[in-house]
Amino acid sequence: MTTNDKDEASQPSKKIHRRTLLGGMATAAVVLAQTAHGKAFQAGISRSEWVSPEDPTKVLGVPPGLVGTRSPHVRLAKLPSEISSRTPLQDLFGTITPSDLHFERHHNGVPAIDPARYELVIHGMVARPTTFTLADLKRFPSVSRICFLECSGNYRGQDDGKIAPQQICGLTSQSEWTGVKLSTLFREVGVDPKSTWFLAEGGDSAVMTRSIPTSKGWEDAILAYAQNGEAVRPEQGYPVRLLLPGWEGNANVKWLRRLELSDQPYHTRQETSKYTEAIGGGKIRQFSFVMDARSIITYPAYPAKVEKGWIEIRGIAWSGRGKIARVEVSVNAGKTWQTAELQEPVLDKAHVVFRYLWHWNGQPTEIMSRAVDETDYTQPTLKELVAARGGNMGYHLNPITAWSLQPDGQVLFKAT
Ligand SMILES: Nc1nc2c(c(=O)[nH]1)N[C@H]1C(S)=C(S)[C@@H](COP(=O)(O)O)O[C@H]1N2
Ligand SMILES: [Mo]
Repeated sequence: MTTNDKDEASQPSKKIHRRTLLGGMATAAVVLAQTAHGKAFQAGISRSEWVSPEDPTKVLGVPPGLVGTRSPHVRLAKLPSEISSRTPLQDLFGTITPSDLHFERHHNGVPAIDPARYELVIHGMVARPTTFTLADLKRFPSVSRICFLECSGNYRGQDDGKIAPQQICGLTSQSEWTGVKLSTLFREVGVDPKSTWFLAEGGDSAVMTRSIPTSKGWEDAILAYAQNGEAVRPEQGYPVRLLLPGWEGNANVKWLRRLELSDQPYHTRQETSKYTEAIGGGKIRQFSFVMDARSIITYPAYPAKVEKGWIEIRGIAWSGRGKIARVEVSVNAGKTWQTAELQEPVLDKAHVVFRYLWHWNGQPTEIMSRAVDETDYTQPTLKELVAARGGNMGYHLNPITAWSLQPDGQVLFKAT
């Protein structure tokens, strides 16, 4: 088994680019030079040149900065290809993805949008077609929620085993999103009760469009203008993106500029030539919005090497259908399964951390996890997926991932 789809998941992996702190420092320095504190800062040690002294209690520390920095000892980077970049799941803790490590997928790059000129038009089957500015949107009652966002092309597997969680499923990330409920705006413009679909259009050069059932707009869609406590980042759709909790990334239109209410789908390029998948028997499923339950062990996982003895197996699990009911872990290649511990709070349509304490006797084995959600859906093996889809593998692949522990403790990817 190599890859699933040409568009998203099968880009050759490239070396992780290590972003240095230098680029950011140059911009910060310009601003800093204008303040007294800035002069002191400049005279002192630049954070890009941090060296750990032998005894930190004998050396004056660096003064407060305009923005925080990551320790130079912590190297975190997205794994880029031409069309996307992936979250380093194996290097993260907890459930919130630091905003600068949120995966990115753009069909035509990141547009530079001037918030002062930003407008969102809502028209079609509505009583009052309306144009909203960013300030208008922020005046409405706001809402925050934590949920994952996952690209439906989030899968990659290969036989040599040397791939990390980032490569296998780094096209999922989680944020706390803040914005206005779409239902609030639906009421504001007077959406016709006969409307069943709406078109969402992006203001990037791809002018990406998707048809979304109007019911999702009434249920829990959000027009998000903030992410993890700050304005949504340009890469995530600044100034406003459509957020459809639990639904495939592609439908979460970024740089949102237009919503058109209708009583039928539009059959756009993104839902005809792409983002459809075989479901067996020669049939293709066209609108498959919901992301199925999935889990992955992020430790121990490639490139980690472990020693025999106690190991806390850790990972994340999520489901677009609701809450994770339980995660089961096998330490004997799937022969028997035990229930892992879930870290509270277990949120709806959100990444959840699971843990399982295990004593490894040093013998080669395979460890794996499978997620079960509150609808009783159970994460399948790759073989089960291939059987169900007739070998025609497209989007929405969520197989159980196994890690094989070698005699020397090296952990390698293993397809199930
Ligand atoms: N306007 C616009 N919206 C878009 C895209 C795009 O290229 N243009 N890419 C889509 C795809 S395929 C995915 S998976 C998600 C990725 O969101 P992210 O880059 O914030 O992770 O945005 C979706 N929304
Ligand atoms: Mo995507």
